[in-house]
Amino acid sequence: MLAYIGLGSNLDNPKAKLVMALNSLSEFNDIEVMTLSSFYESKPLLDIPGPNYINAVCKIETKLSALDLLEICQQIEDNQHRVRDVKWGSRTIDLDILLYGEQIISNDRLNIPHPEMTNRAFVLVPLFEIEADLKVPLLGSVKGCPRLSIIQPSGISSPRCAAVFTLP
Ligand code: A4P
Ligand code: MG
Repeated sequence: MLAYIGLGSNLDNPKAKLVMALNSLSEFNDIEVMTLSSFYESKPLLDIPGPNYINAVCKIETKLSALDLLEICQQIEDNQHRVRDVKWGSRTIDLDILLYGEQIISNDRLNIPHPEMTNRAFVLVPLFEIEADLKVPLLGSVKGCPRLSIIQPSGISSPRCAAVFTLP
């Protein structure tokens, strides 16, 4: 199954936290990291006080079920000493499963597609970078999202994984 994972961090050297989480993901036999977006910097959502975030999206191939993949993501978060306190508060690392194939999953542990993904520049821009023609079940095409067109053409044309682009 192809899946997309959004990674975000705004504490304690966020770039290193993302790299660490990506390395952890690729260490699992049942997960192959296929593509990684550039890193993007943006302010916290809703202007919640805190340092800027670094975000990225990766595309993986996996035999794991969506729930097993969630457990691995949460294990990686826990290993990186993530403390869950304030909803939407600062975090050392957050791994969200954005898409799991074309499946629609809605239960008390998982919502896929991630319901907010098409409203968030820090998800849309890296997704668009690695999969410009992606269609999101229920939510339409990434390319067609109004939130994405607001951001373009402010410059995401030459993605390099080492680069950090700033988003509005
Ligand atoms: N859960 C349900 N669906 C999913 C899914 N598709 N992927 C459940 C992962 N988890 C999913 O998550 C709470 C519960 O969501 C989990 O137990 C899981 O069963 P959490 O990560 O522990 O808690 P949270 O941080 O309160 O929620 P969430 O949804 O990760 O927060 P958000 O909405 O992602 O917001 N600003 C910028 N610029 N960049 C960011 O990355 N991130 C957030 C976090 C806020 N502001 C940000 C950013
Ligand atoms: Mg999360």
